[in-house]
Amino acid sequence: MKLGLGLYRHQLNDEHFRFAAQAGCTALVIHLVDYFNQAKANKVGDQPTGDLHGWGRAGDPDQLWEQGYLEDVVKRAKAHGLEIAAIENFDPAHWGDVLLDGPRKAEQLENIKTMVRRVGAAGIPCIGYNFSLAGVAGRTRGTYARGQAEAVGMEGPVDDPVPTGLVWNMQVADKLGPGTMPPCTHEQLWSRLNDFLTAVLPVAEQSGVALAAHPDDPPMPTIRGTPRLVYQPQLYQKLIDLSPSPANRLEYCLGSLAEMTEGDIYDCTESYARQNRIGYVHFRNVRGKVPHYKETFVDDGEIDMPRIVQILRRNNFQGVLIPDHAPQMACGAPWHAGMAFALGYMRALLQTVK
Ligand SMILES: [Mn+2]
Repeated sequence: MKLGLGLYRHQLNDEHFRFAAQAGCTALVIHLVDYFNQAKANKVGDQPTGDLHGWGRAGDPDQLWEQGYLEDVVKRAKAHGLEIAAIENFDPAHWGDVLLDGPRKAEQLENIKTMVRRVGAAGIPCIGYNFSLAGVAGRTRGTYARGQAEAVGMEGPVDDPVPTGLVWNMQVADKLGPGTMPPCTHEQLWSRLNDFLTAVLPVAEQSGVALAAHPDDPPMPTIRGTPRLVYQPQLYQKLIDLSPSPANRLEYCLGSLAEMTEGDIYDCTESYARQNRIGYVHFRNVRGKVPHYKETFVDDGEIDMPRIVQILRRNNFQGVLIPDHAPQMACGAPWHAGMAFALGYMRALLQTVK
């Protein structure tokens, strides 16, 4: 197993690469979507939360991930002894109509395939994705974690409708509203996911790139009136069963899975690790279940993290663990301190758990 760190787009520089290397990381998971672009309610410096208007403005639909850019990031990280283990998330500007079954869907699927080929050619073995209409929405922020550390949680369901122009919690049009996102059933959403996987998995497999699905965050059956896909642990099995391709994998988020109202996190980890379907792991801890949960320091939640490492090791998991989110610590560099604390704990587990 390898220790990794997730970096946002604005952090893809030597300073952050050195920070990761200093904490003992050998891998990075990088975000190319800029969640903070023109965002009013979304501060750079921590994970994005936003308000009912979402995070920031999505990217340019016609500006795909460039081969040269990908290769440059790989090379710059390598200079610090870091491999790029995955890119996390597609830009809603690139696949909004794949999610919505909209008019540019066919064109966007072709663009996604082009980007997957480029990612493979750059030697990056995985893309994490979150097939979601509302995206990561409906969460709150407060001094929830130990020692009044600022963290993210949920304080009840959020069902305010999604205005048109907002997809995957980012703005894809110049203006939001006045209409709302067209209705969609759970069955329709599964069928859209199936279309996506059917189109892209063969290219991914050929390119040496796995597609790793994040469960819903937060894992509610609906958020903002839109259906969710993987909001109970057994729904991951439904996703796996859509395709036997070895490129059909999971972005295994312990936090989101533990927030679900059903299932047992240890049985679930055993099952998906045994099937060798875990792409990489969001190693995050939590207290409570939806719709009332709080993110915690990695050592302070309800998940027995050493036991998880034991299960992964027993099943010969060779991939990367990253902290995902961490509470903000009280100092001049709250994000860095939170991540350094999580990484130190994780490194100790990797060195000691047999
Ligand atoms: Mn996660």
